[in-house]
Amino acid sequence: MTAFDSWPWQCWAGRTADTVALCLDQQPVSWRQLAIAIDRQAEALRQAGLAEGCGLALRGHNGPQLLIGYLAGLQCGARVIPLNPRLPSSLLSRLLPLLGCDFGWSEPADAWPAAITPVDLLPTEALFMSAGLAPSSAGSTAPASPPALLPVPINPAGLHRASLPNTTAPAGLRRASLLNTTAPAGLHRASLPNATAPAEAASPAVWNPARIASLTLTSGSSGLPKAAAHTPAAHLANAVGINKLLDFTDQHRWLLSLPLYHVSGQGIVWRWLAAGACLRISARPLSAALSGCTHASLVPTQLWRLLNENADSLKALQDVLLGGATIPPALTADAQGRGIRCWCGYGLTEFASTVCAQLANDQGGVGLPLPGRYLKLVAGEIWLRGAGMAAGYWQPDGVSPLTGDDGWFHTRDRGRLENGQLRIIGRLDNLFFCGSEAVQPEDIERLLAAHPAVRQCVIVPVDDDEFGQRPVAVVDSDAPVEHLAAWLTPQLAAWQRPVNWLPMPAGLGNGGIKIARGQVRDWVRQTL
Ligand code: 4YB
Repeated sequence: MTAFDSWPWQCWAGRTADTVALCLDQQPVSWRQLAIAIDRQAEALRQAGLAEGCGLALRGHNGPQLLIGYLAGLQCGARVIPLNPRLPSSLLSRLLPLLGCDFGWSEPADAWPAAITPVDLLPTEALFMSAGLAPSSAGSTAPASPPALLPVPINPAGLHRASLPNTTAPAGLRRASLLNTTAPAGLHRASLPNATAPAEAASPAVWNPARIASLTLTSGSSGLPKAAAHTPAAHLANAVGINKLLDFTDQHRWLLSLPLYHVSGQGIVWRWLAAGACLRISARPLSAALSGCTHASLVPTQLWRLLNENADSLKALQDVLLGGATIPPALTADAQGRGIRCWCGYGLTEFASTVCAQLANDQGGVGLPLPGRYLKLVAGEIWLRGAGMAAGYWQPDGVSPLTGDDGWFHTRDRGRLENGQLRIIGRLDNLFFCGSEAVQPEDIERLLAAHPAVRQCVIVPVDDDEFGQRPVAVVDSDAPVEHLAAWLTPQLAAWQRPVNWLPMPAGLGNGGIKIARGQVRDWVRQTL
């Protein structure tokens, strides 16, 4: 793998300055241009007070601004905390105080709690279009002649945010200065001027692959999400594992097809950085955004829709990395039949995304751990350790380890090793009992998802006087539920048979990375 002795974008700007790093809707951006843009953004953030060891929340949708904000935050030595813009504010207000957030950017603009200083990110045009930053025409895969944009003068002082509430130091800075006694090893809280001095720009941070660089929220089914703290070393270990397996190189282009606030989106960014490849970022619908891309990461429902609704858009696509949920073998067979290599991955936030992956086959397995990761099954539960593991969960008073003394992370996923490959059975947390029989909802979902008209399905338990709990099916499909019930029932044991079938209402289940199983269960309980 490429060893970096400086920020990866600076290394690529040194080695291959004029090759295309980013392929945006309007223009290609070379590594040189990107490194300059990140420098500018980092300088503006430093002017606003962001210093090494501070937390920077970035709450927005994928776009060049968010990506550059993420990279500039890293370059400031901050902990970058990408947040889902759809997180309800009631949850955010409980969560943010626990994450050590000092600064926040939100798009669309939204209020932050008083302890967090709002910051602006520079508009993309301002970042790329100033003296010496004409769009590059280098790189054969770049779109021809990007539209001309007017140069916008850059004024770093102006960035420093009109938004500072008053002339005193931002609240985040005051707070940061109080916290430095409890900072975990390797994290230097900003040591700051006194509480009333105006913000002073911190000095640039040096590349340190062992410093905590990002906090990523887990998608836990209940309670507050946890924040997995990753170092660049962990992100890069993940990237190298997948880049080798998929042979992803500087000749390829990966679409940023999943959100940066999820580990799968950050996984794409670090693979791009590790390979010095091209990253496509587009505001267009997925099918149009894919145009010209050789690689994409998709959740199974996204691939289902593309194959069934927009198959033409897949022409350049060579490799798709799938993950996040059960991957139906019929889906990958369909895609492989059209010449797209499908890779079935098993990944987790705690491991900076993919841990196991293999080329899809008809058995629905996810392969074996990538080099440097280790797996064992303990009473049917998957335990993991090795490369890519988070430094811990972020807590207000330090980073708490993911593992016990034995060093293994207990995933709460059930798995089985069959024919030399891991198969994911389902989450222990989803298991319920019908009479004395255990029902793993994912077993039923796997069978139902094999029906060609099923886009997505969720099985949830409902209370039952006689049996304790029984399964209910919620299905996103154009086929009538009666037809699906008649097709599925003979394939199931008596206790697995859904007692009710409901069409999935718009907006429920779809849209995110994961099925919001808890929401579906609540909706079913209200509906029945
Ligand atoms: C699975 C599962 C599977 C995870 N079968 N359950 O880069 C990638 O690896 C990628 C590419 C495309 C789409 C997603 C990804 C991911 O990163 C997914 C990572 C992820 O989902 N992390 S998570 O923390 O949000 O959820 C982890 C849980 O997801 C696991 O503990 C499993 O329960 C489940 N999961 N891959 C069945 N192939």
